[in-house]
Amino acid sequence: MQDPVSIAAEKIRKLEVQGARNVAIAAINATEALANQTKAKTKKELLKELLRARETLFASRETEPLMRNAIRLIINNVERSTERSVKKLTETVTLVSQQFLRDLEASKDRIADIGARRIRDNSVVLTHCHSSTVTHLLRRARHEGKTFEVICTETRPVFQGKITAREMLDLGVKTTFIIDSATRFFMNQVDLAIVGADAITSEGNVINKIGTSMVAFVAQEARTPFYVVSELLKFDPATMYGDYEKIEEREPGEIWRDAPKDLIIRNPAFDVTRRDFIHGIICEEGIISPHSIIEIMRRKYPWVFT
Ligand code: RUB
Repeated sequence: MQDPVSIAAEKIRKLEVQGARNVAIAAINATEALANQTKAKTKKELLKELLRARETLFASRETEPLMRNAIRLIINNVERSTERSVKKLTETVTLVSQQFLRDLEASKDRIADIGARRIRDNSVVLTHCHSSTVTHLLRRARHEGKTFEVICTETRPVFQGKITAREMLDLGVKTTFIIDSATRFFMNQVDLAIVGADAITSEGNVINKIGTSMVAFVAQEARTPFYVVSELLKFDPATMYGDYEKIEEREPGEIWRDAPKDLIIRNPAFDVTRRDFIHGIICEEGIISPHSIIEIMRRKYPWVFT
């Protein structure tokens, strides 16, 4: 029988679980489940299992600092605990995991509270890919009685835009589905472009689904405000110490299954949107300038730097 961590990692790798937030939630739940069914007899053995789980989960998708921050926090709490009993240490895993998930949920609601105010009545909103944080915000605006239209890009190669389009239709929102390369064609009709994030770097650049930087570029040309909605914990502390955020490169078969032999296919899953293109990051602390990310992280989540 496969352990919960391998099962979760496989689902994440295959995109059965998609989006940074859902990836982090699946990884946290799997780590908690692993700890609860451990046969470890000592703290050392438990930590060994947790570190192996961390390696498996981190390798499932490379560009997911929210998952990494969460798993690091859980393991750090076990490492630092003065408890020796494995039972007590697994309780620590549960406590930290559950608190993290509650905080994540609260951040999502706070982001929706703030971001929904930016959705004007009778406006047109363009989004790219599927971000559960973006759709939560739009759902909030809708429940507040606002009337708006959404344009969704299909998001090649695996069409996460279809998930967004279905969610919007279920909400009763007038929804238009376009191919990614039609973004410029429609941008002049758009009042607000809004996307999610997988990672935020120390310089305030944002990494999100491939094509996001083109949406930002086109939005700037059309003078359309471009916002990123993101929990602050998508910040990657490693970027502060010189590391580049790794951009996951996926199977060529996602793009062309029976491609001619010798054809080179490249399939990066994400790209980097420079901070100068971003009007603001809508996060749980408010709408912030990408430039202020380090200062806010130091104040709100100092533990990510340890
Ligand atoms: C999803 C994607 C989303 C972010 C944010 O890419 O780029 O915009 O992950 O999502 P993929 P959320 O489908 O490859 O995971 O707001 O749900 O965290």
